[in-house]
Amino acid sequence: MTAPGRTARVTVVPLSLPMRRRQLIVIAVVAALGWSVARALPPPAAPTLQGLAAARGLRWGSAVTNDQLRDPGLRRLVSEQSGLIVPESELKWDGVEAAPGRFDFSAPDRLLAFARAQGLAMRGHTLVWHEQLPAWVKALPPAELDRAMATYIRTVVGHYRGQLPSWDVVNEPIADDGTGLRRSLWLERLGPDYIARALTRAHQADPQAALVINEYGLEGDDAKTARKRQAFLTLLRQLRQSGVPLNAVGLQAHLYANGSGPTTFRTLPAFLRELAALDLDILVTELDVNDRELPAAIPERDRAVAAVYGAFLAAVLPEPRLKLITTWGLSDRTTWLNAFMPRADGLPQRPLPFDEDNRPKAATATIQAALEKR
Ligand code: 9MR
Repeated sequence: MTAPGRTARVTVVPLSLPMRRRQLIVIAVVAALGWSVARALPPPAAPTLQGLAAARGLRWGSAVTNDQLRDPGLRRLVSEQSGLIVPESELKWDGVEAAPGRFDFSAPDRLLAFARAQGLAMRGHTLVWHEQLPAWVKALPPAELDRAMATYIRTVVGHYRGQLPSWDVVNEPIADDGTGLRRSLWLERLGPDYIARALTRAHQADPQAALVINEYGLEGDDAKTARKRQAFLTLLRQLRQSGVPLNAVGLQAHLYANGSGPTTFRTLPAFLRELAALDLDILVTELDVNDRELPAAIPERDRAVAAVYGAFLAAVLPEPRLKLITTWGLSDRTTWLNAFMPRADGLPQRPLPFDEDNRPKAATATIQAALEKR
C-alpha cells in the first residue's frame, strides 16, 4: 500500500543537485513520508478467531438468527470473527414445515444469503430432534411419522443440496441419565432404527454433506457424563457396524463456570480419541459458558468464564480430528441463556466470547491465546 506513493514522491528530487544534497533530501522525504504513513495507518488489527483457527486447520463458527443480525455491529463482528454460521433456531421443523407439506425456507434462506455475501459457510441444524416440532408431527401415528420424517429430510436437505458443508441430522438422541437412547417420540414410535433411517435419508438427499449426530453433556469428568459417553459410543459403534452414513459427531459443549456443570476436562481427550478411533470427525457445535451461579461482579464472572474456555480448549484443540468450533451466539447480547436459564439476580449472563456491546473481554483473549498455542 505504501510503496507506490513512496516511489512517486522520492523520484521528484531533481537529478542535477550535487550527490550529497540529493541524498539528504531523499532521506528527509523518506523519513517524513514514513512518519505520516505510520500516523495514518490504523493500529494493527487484532487477530480474529477465524483467522487464528484457520491457521491451525480449523474453522470458527457462530450461531445466529435473522433478528440478531439486524444489529449492524453484530453483523460486522460475525463476519469478521467467523468462517461459518449456523441458524440457531430458524432451520428447525416448527419453522420450516409449520403445516404438513407447506415448506417455508425464507428465514434460513436469508441467513444463507448473508453467509454468502460475507464469504462464510453455513451449516444445517437440525433435522430430527424431540424439540421444536410442530404439533401436527407430534400427533402422527408411527407409519405416518416415518413418512413425514422421510419427506422432511428429502425436502429440506434437498433444498440446500451441495450448499451446506454439514448437517446435524439427529440431535440429542441419548437419554440424560445415560441408560441408552432418549425415550423421545422418535424412539417410542419408530424404534431405535429411526437414527439409521434419518442418516441414510440425509445422505440420499445430499451425498456431499457431512452428516453429524449432535449431543450435549459429554464434556465433563463426572459419573453421569461417563455413562452418557458409553451410551453414545455404543450407538456410534452400532451405526459403524451397520455401515450407516455418518461423518462426524457434534459435542454441543454448553459448559458452566461453576460446580453445576463441567469445569474440568481431564477425561475429555481420551474420549475424543475413542471417537476418532471410529473414524469420525469431531465438531464443537454450541459452545458457551453459563455463569448463572456466579456472583454479580463482572470482572470475577469474566475471569471464571474465560478460565473455563481456556481449560476446555486446552483439552480439545490437540485432537487432530477436531474440525470446527462454533459458539452458540457470539456476543453476550445474543445468548439463549437469558431466556432459558436466567440468573436469579436478573443480571444478563456473560457466556460468550464478546460482551453485550460486541467488544472483546477476558474470554476473547483466552480463546485467542489457546488458538495461538495449538
Ligand atoms: O438457542 C436455541 C433457542 O433459541 C431455541 O428456541 C431453543 C428451543 O429449544 O433451542 C436452542 O438451541 C438448542 C439447540 O438447538 C440444540 N441444543 C441445545 C440448544 C439450547 O437449548
